[in-house]
Amino acid sequence: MDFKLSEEQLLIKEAARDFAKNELLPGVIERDEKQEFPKEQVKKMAELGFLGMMTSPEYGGSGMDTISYVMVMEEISKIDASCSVIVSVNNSLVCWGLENYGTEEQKKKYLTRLASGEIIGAFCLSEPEAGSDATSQKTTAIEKDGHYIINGTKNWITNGGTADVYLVIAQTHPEKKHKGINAFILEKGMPGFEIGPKEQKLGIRGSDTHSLIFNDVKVPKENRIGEDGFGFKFAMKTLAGGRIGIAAQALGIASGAYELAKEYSKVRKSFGTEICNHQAIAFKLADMHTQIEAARHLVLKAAWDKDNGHDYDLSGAMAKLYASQVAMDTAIEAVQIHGGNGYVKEYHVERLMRDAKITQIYEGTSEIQKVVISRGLLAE
Ligand code: COS
Repeated sequence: MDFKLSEEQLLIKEAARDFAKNELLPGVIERDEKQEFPKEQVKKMAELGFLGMMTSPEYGGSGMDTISYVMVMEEISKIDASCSVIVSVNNSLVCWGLENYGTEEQKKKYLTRLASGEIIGAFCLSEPEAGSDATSQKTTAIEKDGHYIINGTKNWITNGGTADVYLVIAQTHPEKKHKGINAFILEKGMPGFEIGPKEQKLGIRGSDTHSLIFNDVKVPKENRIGEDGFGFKFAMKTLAGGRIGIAAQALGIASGAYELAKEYSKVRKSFGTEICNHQAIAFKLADMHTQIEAARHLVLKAAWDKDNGHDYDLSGAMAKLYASQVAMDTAIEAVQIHGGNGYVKEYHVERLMRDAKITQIYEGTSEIQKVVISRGLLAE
């Protein structure tokens, strides 16, 4: 067993840490307050190669491994989880899905621009009545004269307003249930494709989340991903990797909150001494650090599984389930350690607490992760 990171992995981690500190920290409170999309910051992340990290350089990506990706996700999430969700969706759901299942033409036309960060993408599975119950897709894609006609609504779509390319899951043959579902590549501006209003959110407020409405959107047949009926498998396979990214995001939120709490406890005084000298606070730090380390090992193990061609459905789900709980618990304790200051914006921990919550919900709720884990265990 070798826990040592390569020189390249350490360098990329350091680059992400410097970037987050220098480019994301200034303005993060204001972006959260105004629900402002981090346009300039996304441009810089594209220049650093963070938007197509695992995509082959042949298609405009950085050709890095999943370990490097999760470390970048952790470092960015320590400071700005709104930025890291953009990185996560573009990398794990959009670029990975296209690189692994797209045709050569689809890769040339879309992937190269997405992986270089020239444009960003969105992944559209959730619907008003199909969140956890993802096989119940109501959006339809009916084949007609060499095209598909798409009708329906998608909900809570990350990058919903800012993306140029959308991977949309829709039902073509309802009688075949999930085996009749397809995935399609849609472009912003296609006639009948409407972007709904921006959601007003509790956390990750810098990322733009929208509903999408499709009214007879005509999509060329060559924009279908994979064989007819491959759409649900496509969504499941893509989400399995996406969950590793969100686990890394949760890990970053937890470690960001922990680092802030530790530093604060070394300067804040009560009863004549720094509060870290009180066991009530020191023990909280000990618990936080231990849980974060455990979460980090689960995240790295899932990333390692993916890099080494092992199955990662279970390890990714376990990493997400545990890391998201640690993110929530750690952020709440970080606010507690900050006392009254924890409840005001300038100390950052209240934002991290709000941002943490979504990691237990998107890309499969904690309850869904338990479904995936328990089914996997019982099938062994
Ligand atoms: N990789 C490949 N195929 C998978 C898979 C995976 N990780 N997980 C499930 N599948 C396949 C199954 O093998 C089955 O196909 P076959 O009938 O050909 O064997 C098919 O998908 C349906 O699976 P299942 O019968 O288990 O469907 P269920 O409706 O019972 O549950 C869960 C599937 C709950 C796991 C799925 O709906 C899910 O992950 N839901 C959450 C979706 C989600 O994350 N939403 C968030 C929105 S994206 S931000």
